[in-house]
Amino acid sequence: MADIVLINPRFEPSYWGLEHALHLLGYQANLPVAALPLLAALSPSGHDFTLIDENVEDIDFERCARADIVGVTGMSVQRFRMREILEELKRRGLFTVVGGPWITVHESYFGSLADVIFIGEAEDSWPLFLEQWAQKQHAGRYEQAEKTDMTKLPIPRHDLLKMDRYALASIQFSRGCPFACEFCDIIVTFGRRPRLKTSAQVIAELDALRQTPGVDTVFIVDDNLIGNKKAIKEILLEVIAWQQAHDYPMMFFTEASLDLADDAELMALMVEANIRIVFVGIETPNEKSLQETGKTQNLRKGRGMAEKVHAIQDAGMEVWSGMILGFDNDDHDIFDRQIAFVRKARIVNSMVGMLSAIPKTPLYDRLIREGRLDPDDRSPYGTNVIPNGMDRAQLREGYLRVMRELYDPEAYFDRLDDLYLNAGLRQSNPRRRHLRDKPWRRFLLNASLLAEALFIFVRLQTKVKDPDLRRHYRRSMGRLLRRGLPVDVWQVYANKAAMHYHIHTLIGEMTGDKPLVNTF
Ligand code: B12
Ligand code: SF4
Repeated sequence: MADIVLINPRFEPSYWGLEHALHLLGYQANLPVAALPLLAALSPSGHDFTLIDENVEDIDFERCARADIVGVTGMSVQRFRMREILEELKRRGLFTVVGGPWITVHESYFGSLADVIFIGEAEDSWPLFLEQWAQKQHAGRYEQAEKTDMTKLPIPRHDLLKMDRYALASIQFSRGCPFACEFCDIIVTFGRRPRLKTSAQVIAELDALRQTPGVDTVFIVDDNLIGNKKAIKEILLEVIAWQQAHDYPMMFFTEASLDLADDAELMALMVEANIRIVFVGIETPNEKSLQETGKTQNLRKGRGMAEKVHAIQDAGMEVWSGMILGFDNDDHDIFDRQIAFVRKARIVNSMVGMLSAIPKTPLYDRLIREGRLDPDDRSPYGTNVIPNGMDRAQLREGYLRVMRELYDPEAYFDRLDDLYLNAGLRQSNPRRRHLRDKPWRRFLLNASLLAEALFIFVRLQTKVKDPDLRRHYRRSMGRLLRRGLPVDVWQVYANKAAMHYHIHTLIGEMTGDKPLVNTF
């Protein structure tokens, strides 16, 4: 039986990484990657596993040196650190295996630094490899012939991770997305037919997370939670029953497509299940660019995208958006149009990026054919796409301007107030309703929300050096207190201020010749 170490390398700072806010929130990382605890659970018993997440602990290379197999996972933004780690492992003569989103789309990237590579899902190929490795007959490349049967997945081994160091935990209900956006590698890897776990699996995982100290916020890491609307509704009904049976111990974040706004029943179920935030790939208000990229589900049908976002907010969920600049049909006016759209849609947190071409996607192939792909792995322009409607420097400057204007403190807190104070978004109504006749539980909940809000607020006031920013954070809390809103909203506002500090700092770092932080 093998002694196995699996490593998740340190992330480079990114929008979602929260790197600059973690010390304000009291955590070391946003959430653990889902692959490591899952791979440990998938292995036949008898193997010995150590999971190392470099985002919350140092890599003990002496420990790695004693292992039979050292596995490394990683996505695009981790590729440089993945290489450094593999070089160190190889320097020590270790046997290395690599899997995950980056190697899946760029198989040759690490060359001989990886003894074995895993392409795509590994639920079948990983146990097969372990068996063949034990017989000294393993191959150098594994790729499953069939997509994973989600109904067979075990409960991930979160017990092997230092869960108290993360802001969030993770759970996956489904994989795959029915749409076909040109730039998307998710459907290349996971396919367009949504595959779901059973309700019983989901509930068993929730039970396990509930037993994990400190876990109360969970990211549902599905590619698109609503890829199969009928099936997800059935699971959500079970999740609601579970929340009610345990007095709503969890709140959720997730990712879904904009057609969610067309299904009132689905939105109501998500809210009832305590899904607070949904990240939606809106990409652009430019309909020609949506056509170009095949994002037809976002095209105007009866009402526009801002109205659809409002419908989701009105149902009781906050919308975060992914926006992309630099489609072929984008002109110089795209920057102002993006800013105006985010403002109108009352989106507080918007991840803006420049169009990037991930290998193996239709976009990547098209750009090669058109001679518009920059082979530089660390382009000073932050993307490997050579745009059509403007030059690269203009795209770079426009991107920075959009980021600066969206995250200017006035603009950011205006959007926040617009959503919570003016439009009156209240995400916690189902939980409040449920706890109405449970005064003690309600007291405990309010006390913990208050403690969290105060903790973050005090940290913001003592650790943020810029007095102007501190003033903005105070004023925003002040406006809220004057309205006499419930403590749930205080907790939201404190977290929003910390998020603002992260993005504001990230933008501040992208000056002069410093590299741009993009999605790629
Ligand atoms: C949920 C999610 C997030 C969450 C959680 C991220 C996290 N830290 O875990 C959030 C929203 C925070 C996020 C953020 C980002 N994400 Co993200 N994310 C996803 C998503 C939708 C699901 C990931 C997931 O948990 N899947 C479930 C697990 C079980 O699947 P898996 O990791 O692929 O593992 C399987 C196999 O790959 C394999 N495997 C994986 N590792 C290994 C290792 C070994 C040794 C072996 C044998 C097998 C193996 O086995 C597993 C079981 O089959 C994916 C899309 C996707 N489906 O991959 C994008 C994705 C991974 N994200 C991506 C990106 C770019 C980012 C950001 C950089 C965006 C940004 N600019 O901020 C940030 C990074 C932030 C950070 N520091 O965490 C890209 C990566 C592109 C690429 N091909 O490398 C993806 C593919 C989406 C996309 N195309 O945009 N993300
Ligand atoms: S909706 Fe999202 S996950 Fe689905 S194909 Fe488009 S970008 Fe990919």
